[in-house]
Amino acid sequence: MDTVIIGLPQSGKTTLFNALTLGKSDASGASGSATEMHMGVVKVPDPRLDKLADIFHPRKKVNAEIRYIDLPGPESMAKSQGISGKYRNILQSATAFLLVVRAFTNDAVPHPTGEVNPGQDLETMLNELTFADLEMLERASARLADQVNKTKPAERPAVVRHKEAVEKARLGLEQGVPARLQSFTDSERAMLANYQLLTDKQIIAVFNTDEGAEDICMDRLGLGEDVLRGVGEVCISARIEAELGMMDEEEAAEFRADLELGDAATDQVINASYDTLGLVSFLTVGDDEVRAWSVPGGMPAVDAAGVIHTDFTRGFIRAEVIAYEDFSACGSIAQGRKEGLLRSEGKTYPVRDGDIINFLVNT
Ligand SMILES: Nc1nc2c(ncn2[C@@H]2O[C@H](COP(=O)(O)OP(=O)(O)O)[C@@H](O)[C@H]2O)c(=O)[nH]1
Ligand SMILES: [Mg+2]
Repeated sequence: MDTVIIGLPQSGKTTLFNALTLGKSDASGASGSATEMHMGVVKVPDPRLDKLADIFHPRKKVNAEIRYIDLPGPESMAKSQGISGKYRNILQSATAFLLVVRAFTNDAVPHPTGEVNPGQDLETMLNELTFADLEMLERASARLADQVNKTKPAERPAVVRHKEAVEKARLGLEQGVPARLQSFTDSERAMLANYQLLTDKQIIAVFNTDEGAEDICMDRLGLGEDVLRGVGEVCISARIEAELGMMDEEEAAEFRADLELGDAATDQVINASYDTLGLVSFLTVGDDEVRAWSVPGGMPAVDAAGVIHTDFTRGFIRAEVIAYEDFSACGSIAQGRKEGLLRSEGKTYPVRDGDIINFLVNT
């Protein structure tokens, strides 16, 4: 799952990236250069996985992972610069955005508009996403209008329907409703999926505050309720968190207690990501590996199987499922089977958090 860090210049994106990934990731290219894209993988902590590893003694324990991407300099969107083509693909392929909003005071770091104003910056960034989508949909609409006249009559209705879906999304955006909050039919969704609209991504606002500052309450920033619906919220000091990220765990924990800081940035951001995206983790066990997989809650078992291997979707027979709690209580899969706690589920079974699943597949 890719999460791209976006925000105005100097809002603390790279600092946040470091806080999230330093010492905890295979951060590649995180050299601090302003011209490089940084990528880092963060393991999602999961005590259940640790317990399962103690029981199964697998060769490998694999946590669910979130990949964070930090784009260089102004490319990560700056007011009036728009979203540059080069990085658009990366933004489009993201599952979610961490939208960093400057709330810290620091005279040495000039603010692009001259004034620290979290509400305004958040609105600017959300508008940038809307503008980018509008531009894309306007071009698509014009292209489709042209295509309607050129296609054979038999194929025309499909093009017309496609154009109508594009127009519907465009009108919604013009009325200020991001794509993720608009209601579309399944077929409209399928047609719009091609455009990978940026306002269709999940968003977590990360307010980068001064150390010890009061939490910013996003809904008190004076922005429209509609605009903020479904937007996750985290308040941290990226700089302090980045510094703590460089210490060893014990030392960091001491400082954290002294400074009366809350959970580590990584944990807060991961939790907010799971909440905002409605993610759950299911688990697979075996001698070779125990592993956690993060998927949207309620994902049909057949699709969850496809997350493990695309061939599993086609070859899906059934899923043997036991809830982690049930497994813990009865001690083994075999015992769970005896007690009827291990269930056999079909393709449409909605996957729940903590399900230990064995997929039976034809390959
Ligand atoms: N005081 C303070 N300064 C910060 C904080 N976060 C970032 N900065 C500083 O702001 C500047 C820009 O940060 P950077 O992460 O490079 O921003 P980016 O352009 O969004 O990637 C750097 O000089 C940081 O040290 C913070 O929480 N508090
Ligand atoms: Mg940066």
